[in-house]
Amino acid sequence: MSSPEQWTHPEPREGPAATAAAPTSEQVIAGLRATSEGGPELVQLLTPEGERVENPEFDQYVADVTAQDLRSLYRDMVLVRRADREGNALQRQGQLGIWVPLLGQEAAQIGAGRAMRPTDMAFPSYREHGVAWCRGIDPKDLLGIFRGTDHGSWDSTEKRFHPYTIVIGNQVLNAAGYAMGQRFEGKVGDDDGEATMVFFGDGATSQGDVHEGFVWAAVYDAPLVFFCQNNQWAISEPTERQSRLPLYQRARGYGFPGIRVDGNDVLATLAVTRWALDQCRHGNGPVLIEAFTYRMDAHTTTDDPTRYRHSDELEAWKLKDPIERVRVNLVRHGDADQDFFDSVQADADALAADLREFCFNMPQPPTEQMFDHVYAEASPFLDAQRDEFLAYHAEFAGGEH
Ligand SMILES: Cc1ncc(C[n+]2csc(CCOP(=O)(O)OP(=O)(O)O)c2C)c(N)n1
Ligand SMILES: [Mg+2]
Repeated sequence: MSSPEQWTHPEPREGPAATAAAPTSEQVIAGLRATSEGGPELVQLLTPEGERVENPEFDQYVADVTAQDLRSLYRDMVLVRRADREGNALQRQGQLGIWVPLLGQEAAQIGAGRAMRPTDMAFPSYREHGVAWCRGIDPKDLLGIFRGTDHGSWDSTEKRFHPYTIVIGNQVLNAAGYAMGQRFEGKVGDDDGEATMVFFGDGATSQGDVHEGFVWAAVYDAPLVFFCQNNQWAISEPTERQSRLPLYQRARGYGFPGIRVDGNDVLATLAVTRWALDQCRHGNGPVLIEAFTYRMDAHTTTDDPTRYRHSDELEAWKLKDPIERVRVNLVRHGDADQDFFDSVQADADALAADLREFCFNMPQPPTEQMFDHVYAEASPFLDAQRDEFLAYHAEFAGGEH
């Protein structure tokens, strides 16, 4: 999908932009344009104004989506946003050590998460609270991770959702290996085939692990959907510091298709991800999806984005809010009334109250739990480390400290 004529080249500058004290007004405008426009190849089915636009290629992948389904996608997004805001507030109140906000990325995550089947496998990074929701992970189970008392102790085989990975890009290798296994075990080839999805960010695309994952998945035709949420920032580094061409076009160099979707459009993300998973199930994978979206909040609660980005950028993206466009569409077509919106609001309030209550009384997991999910089978080395650790703890009064 890319040719050399489409490649971008840096404009000649007086000095390296990365070290310039302040950007020129031209650089600010260029930066705003680069981050707020997805380009002509962006797949979009719902405009920011909530209008449904036809797409001859991808309409078929959401032809079965009823008004009831769209209401359900809306509800998912409102609830995960509310859980996310509660997590942020709990960190501010000292209940959690850190929180990683997903604000603005609800459509990308719900669209992708709802495209998956129960038999598919997912490998998340650390911001995937919306995908976790779709895999049936209780948001309460995320809180211990961010208090630092738990590593994420859901059963990843049962939920088909791997633990969160903080090491940037590392889960791409895990996912490539898993998807190769699906291929070797003959689990692909028809409509009932299995597939794997791996979630990572724009910054992660600069990691060696991601490159290696691309290569392995490509040469083994692994059924793997690489789902890159380009939220425009890797902490304080803009995407222009990661790549000289749109990220989805990198796929061509590895020999598999890449596509850019409006990550703030839940319907388009659902359609494109269903298509990509379909390719994988039938043995035609891998596929790279670049979900073009925006991180509306800080990188984490330890970050202050006002130090490195202009507020105009945030204002421009607020007009593309992923939830608002679905709400407008539902109202415009008479597919949802006030009672529906009130009930979603009530569900969100109840979810937030439940999270708060749980967090205030969150049990401290047993000390040895951190050793439980390291290997599938017992390991003498790990057993020795656990015993040493427990003996050390037992030296303190009461065995706890
Ligand atoms: C291997 C490694 N290097 C550096 C870090 C520190 N770090 C944490 S998040 C992050 C930026 C990641 O940006 P991106 O991939 O765009 O994901 P986003 O946070 O935007 O979702 C970095 C460099 C890390 N966790 N792991
Ligand atoms: Mg990012």
